[in-house]
Amino acid sequence: MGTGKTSLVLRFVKGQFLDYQESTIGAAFFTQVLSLNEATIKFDIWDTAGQERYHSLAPMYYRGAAAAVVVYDITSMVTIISQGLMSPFIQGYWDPIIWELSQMGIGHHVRVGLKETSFLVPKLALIKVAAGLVTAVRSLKQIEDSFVRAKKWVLELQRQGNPNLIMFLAANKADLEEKRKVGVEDGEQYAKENGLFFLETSAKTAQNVNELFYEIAKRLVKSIPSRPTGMKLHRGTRESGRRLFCCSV
Ligand SMILES: Nc1nc2c(ncn2[C@@H]2O[C@H](COP(=O)(O)OP(=O)(O)OP(=O)(O)O)[C@@H](O)[C@H]2O)c(=O)[nH]1
Ligand SMILES: [Mg+2]
Repeated sequence: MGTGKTSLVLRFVKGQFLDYQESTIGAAFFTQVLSLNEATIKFDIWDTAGQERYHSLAPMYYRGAAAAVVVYDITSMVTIISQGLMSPFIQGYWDPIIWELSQMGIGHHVRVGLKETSFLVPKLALIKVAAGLVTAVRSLKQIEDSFVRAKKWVLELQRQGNPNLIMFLAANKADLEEKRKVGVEDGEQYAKENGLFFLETSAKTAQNVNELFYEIAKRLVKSIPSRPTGMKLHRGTRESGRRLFCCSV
C-alpha cells in the first residue's frame, strides 16, 4: 500500500502525478497504447489496491495476465492503518500516537474513504519513537516493510502457476534518495535470484516509467509467437474427385 502503483500507471497513461494520490479501492482499470518498431501493444492495466482487505481480490486481476509489476517503495515505508473499523476506545488510544508521530515530522497521511486514515512511517524513524509508542504500534500488527511485502507478492505470483507471466520488480520513489532504506543492489540481487526484471522508478520525476512499460512491451512481443495475418490457401489434395472448398484462416 502507498508504494506508488497508481502513480506509476497515471504517469504512463496520462503523464500526470499527484502529490496526494487517493488510495485505490478494489482496483482501477487503465489502457494505453505503445508502438514499438516490431508491433503496437495495447496495455490493459489492472491497478490493484494495496490495502490488505482487498488482497483476496488480487487473483482475479493477475490470473490470465501477460505481465505483472510488483512495486515497492525504496524509502521502505511501513504502513500503519488506523481508525476505520476500530472501536471508539481504540481509536481514542490511537489518535494521540498518530499525532505524536506527525509532530515528529515522520511520514504522511493518506485519506482512505471517509472514516479511515492511513499513516505511513519510515521504519528507522519508528525506532526513534518512545518505547511505549512502539509497543502500542506493534501490538496492532499492521506494520509491514514494503520490500518484505513485495517479496511476498512475488512468491504469490510465482505460485499461481503461470510460468509465462513476465514479472517486473519496480523500486519506486527513487527521487527520495535522502530517505532511501533499500539499496539498489538489494533490489537488483533479489530480482536476479528470482528471475525478475528490475528497474528503479519515480512516478514523480517520471524516471524509468516509460522505460518500464517499454521493456514489458518488448518482452511481450518476444514471448508471443508472431501470428501470420491473412489467409492460407491450400490446394485441394484430398482423395476422390470431390470438389473441396479451399481456404482456412
Ligand atoms: N516522492 C514520490 N512520491 C510518490 C511516488 N509515487 C507515489 N508517490 C506518492 O505516494 C503516495 C501513494 O501513492 P499511490 O500511487 O496512491 O500508491 P498505491 O501503491 O497506488 O497505493 P494503494 O492504492 O493504497 O495500494 C501518494 O501520495 C503519491 O503522491 C514517487 O515516485 N515519488
Ligand atoms: Mg493505488
